[in-house]
Amino acid sequence: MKGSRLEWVALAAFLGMTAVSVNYAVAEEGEKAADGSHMTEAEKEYQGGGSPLAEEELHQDINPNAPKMSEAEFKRGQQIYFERCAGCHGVLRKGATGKPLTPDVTIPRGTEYLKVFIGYGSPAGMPNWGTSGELSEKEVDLMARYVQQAPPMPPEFGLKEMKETWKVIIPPAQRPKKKMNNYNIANIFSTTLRDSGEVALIDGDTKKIIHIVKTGYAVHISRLSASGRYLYVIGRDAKINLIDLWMEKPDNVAEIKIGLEARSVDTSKYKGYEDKLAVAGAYWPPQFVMMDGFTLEPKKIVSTRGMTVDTQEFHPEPRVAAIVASHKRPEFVVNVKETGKIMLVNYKDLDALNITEIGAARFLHDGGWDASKRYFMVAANQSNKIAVVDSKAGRLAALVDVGSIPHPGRGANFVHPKYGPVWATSHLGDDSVALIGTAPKDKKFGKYAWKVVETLKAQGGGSLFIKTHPKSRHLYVDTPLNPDAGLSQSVAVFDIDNLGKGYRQLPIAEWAGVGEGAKRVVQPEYNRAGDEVWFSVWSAKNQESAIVVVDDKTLKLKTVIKDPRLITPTGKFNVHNTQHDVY
Ligand code: DHE
Repeated sequence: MKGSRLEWVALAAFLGMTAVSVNYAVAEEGEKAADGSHMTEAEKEYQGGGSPLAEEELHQDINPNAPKMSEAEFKRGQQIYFERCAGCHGVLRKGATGKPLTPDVTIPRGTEYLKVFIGYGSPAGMPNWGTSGELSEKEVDLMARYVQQAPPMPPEFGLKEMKETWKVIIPPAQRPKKKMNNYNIANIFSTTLRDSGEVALIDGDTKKIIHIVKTGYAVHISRLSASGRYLYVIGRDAKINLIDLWMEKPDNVAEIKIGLEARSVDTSKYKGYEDKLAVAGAYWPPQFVMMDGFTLEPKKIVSTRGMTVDTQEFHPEPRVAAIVASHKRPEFVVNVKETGKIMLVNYKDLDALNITEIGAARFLHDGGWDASKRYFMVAANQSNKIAVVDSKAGRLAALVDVGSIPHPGRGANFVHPKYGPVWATSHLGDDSVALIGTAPKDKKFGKYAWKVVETLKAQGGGSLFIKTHPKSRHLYVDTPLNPDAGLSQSVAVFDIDNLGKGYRQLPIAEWAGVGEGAKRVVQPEYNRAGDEVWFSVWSAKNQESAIVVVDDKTLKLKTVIKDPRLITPTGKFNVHNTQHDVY
């Protein structure tokens, strides 16, 4: 495996907790790990991105025991904190993967001690902000004093604030009554243009950009309504855009902000409720909201503050990670990161809300359905576990130990030649791919359910996404966060019928033929037919990026999509596959 264990620990800090970061544009070429105990430039950029909270007016309490700071110094400290530190140490500085930094801890340590810690970092993953040149000596001193002040409190965001941002651009009655364009909607790819606050709707048949739609800041994911007509896009600034794919030129028909920072959105998929409701989860404030699916009118807000699953201590800011819509019940599956709880939110009656709270494991992050769409498999990333939720029975089916920091995206479902139906995850912290049996009721394969039946060795740690398709016999594993450019710029592909043979490496970034840049190859996504795989080649904002399309049968380059408007492409969401949870 390339990259030291400590680099991965540092990176883990990012993924477990640094989700508050926003602006971690891809680092330029020439990145180096300072030494074994510190992060590479890319990881630091990744971890140390800015949060939208940096721009907010926050309420400050004066702590008479803290060292003096002018108002201007405090403001600068707040900005640096939310840009660099909040992801690991928490908005309220109560600690997460990073240590707590509340005044009861920091004041007894004193300014000089804190300056050394901030300046030189620690082997446990604290970056060396001073010696790396990231912060000046003055800024290190300022931060050492800042963390001894009472943490400023970001504002809450309730119904009134949501309604103030809510806009119905085209009311449902004025929208098309039928599809007004000739696009094969089911094969459109909604492509995140991360640093331009837009999505590119790309025609999967012609590979041409249909439209670039303005969305929220540092847009994160796209999800489809049950009918496949409506596309929901969420930005890290918690802005949701509702796009109508039936319009002559698909565009925004409604928008809303549901908080100050967010990552997840989905829509009701249970029979009888198709397209009717949308749900979005916020990082700040820690809450989720259910909305009218056609207009985004906010209906019901639920706080996620509460006790942690294991030590049963109060957590003031447990963020909402992945949300999926159940196919078996009128429910949303809401994963709460820091408390490690999974909430099955029954949306039948929003006035008498019925929530089943399932204790799983801390640091729930991302996940997807098994092939039967009954079991939801979610990574508790810092706990090195996959939690399995039985969405039909409404309970936890298992907690499965896997490798270091599982990060499946949605994961990959396929039928293993020996073990039957399995779901797979790759890992950020090591080079393994865990295959977990998913057919508890099967006569032959039931005994493998919720067990790691095989562990594959992929090309390295730093993996974020793994993908296959029911029509394909290939399994793709990316490694965009591996410090070795040879690995971050390529992808590993396994032959499912011959897993023992090991993987083959595809030089995706080289095929893209773009110029200088980080060229991280990220997130394989199939087309509707399941015979092409699309990869983003992700470079910095001011550099050329591209999308590379590979023929899944031959594993040869099919085409490269290049366009000056394709700025920092990352996630790609094929309409059909996202609508039907095909992965
Ligand atoms: Fe993501 C999914 C959070 C960084 C690309 N990301 C998710 C989900 C969460 C999440 C909670 C699951 C949503 C769901 O299913 O409802 N992501 C976070 C973070 O907190 C984190 C670590 C840091 C941050 O500041 O946001 C983070 N994510 C990234 C990136 O840097 C990525 C690689 C590039 C980008 O666009 O920002 C990235 N995340 C993605 C993608 C998905 C995702 C492409 C959806 C995968 C899918 O196939 O559905």
